[in-house]
Amino acid sequence: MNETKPPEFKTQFAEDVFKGLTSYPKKISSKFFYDEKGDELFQKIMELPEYYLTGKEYDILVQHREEIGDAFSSFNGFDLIELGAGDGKKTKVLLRHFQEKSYDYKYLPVDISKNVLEQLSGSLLQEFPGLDVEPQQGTYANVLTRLADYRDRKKVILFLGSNIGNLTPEEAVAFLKKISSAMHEKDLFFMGVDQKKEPQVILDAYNDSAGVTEAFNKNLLTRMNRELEADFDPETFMHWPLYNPETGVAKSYLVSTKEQTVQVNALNLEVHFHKWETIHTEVSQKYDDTSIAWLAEEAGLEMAGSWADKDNCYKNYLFKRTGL
Ligand code: AVI
Repeated sequence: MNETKPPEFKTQFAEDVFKGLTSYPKKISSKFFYDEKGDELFQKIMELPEYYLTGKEYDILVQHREEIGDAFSSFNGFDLIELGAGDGKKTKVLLRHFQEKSYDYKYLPVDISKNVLEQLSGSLLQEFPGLDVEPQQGTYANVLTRLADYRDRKKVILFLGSNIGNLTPEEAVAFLKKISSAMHEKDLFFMGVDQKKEPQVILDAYNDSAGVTEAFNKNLLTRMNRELEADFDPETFMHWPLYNPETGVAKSYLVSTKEQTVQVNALNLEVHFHKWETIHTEVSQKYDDTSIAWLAEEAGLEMAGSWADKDNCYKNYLFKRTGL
């Protein structure tokens, strides 16, 4: 009998690419954008005039740091846990304020990348001598399980940058449920969320005139070429973002501009593309107060505060766990 064995994959990337390119419609998760080149391109995106998210959140933190600090602080101190700390530029606004106020706190940046954590810790120790930092390397899920045992004093969990938007609403509920189950009485969860707004402003944020977002999206193709011995020609794919103002979903695609066949040698895979066939690569969900309230309720969280810029373009929400 001719039995087909399921293929064995060396990495999560290999497995997801295989599944995504053999399904219809084709898709690859945006979590694979972030290799070294992708991290670099994302840093550039955050500086772009069209990509308002970073600047808006930064301004909110600067303007409302006093009130946010009051909400975070506690008589016996607190542990500040940041999921996906990155370069910490925005968090440093809060840390600076907490230092000025002589708050008693420990900062626990969480990231999957050891490299990111080392760079961040280095810059923190230079800028904030004496800061109590305890980097936590691992996936959010693993670290959250570990940190659920931190119950001696208040925990404040930070999730900035509208990273929640890169999950579908169903995935977001599942993720927030994990957060709420790691929280005890008095613990807080502080999250930055990009808001529904004029559709063109959102589209421009994902289609900048300098083409950095296009390069960021197409980096998936070069990553497959490098890591999976594929032969994608990025010139034959278009970057195509969409925004649906009804659902608040922004999506990005790579669109094949011609009929072609691509080899992914490491996966022993031949992938055929019709002219104008798509690979869905990213979801950047936008929310409003109503949809955030729904998300929170589903996840067992209760809103405890929110801060926005003057145009309600971006918001930072504070939650506690429901029913505690
Ligand atoms: C990281 N994340 C919140 C960004 C976003 O806005 O969805 C990633 C990004 N994709 C294209 N530009 C920026």
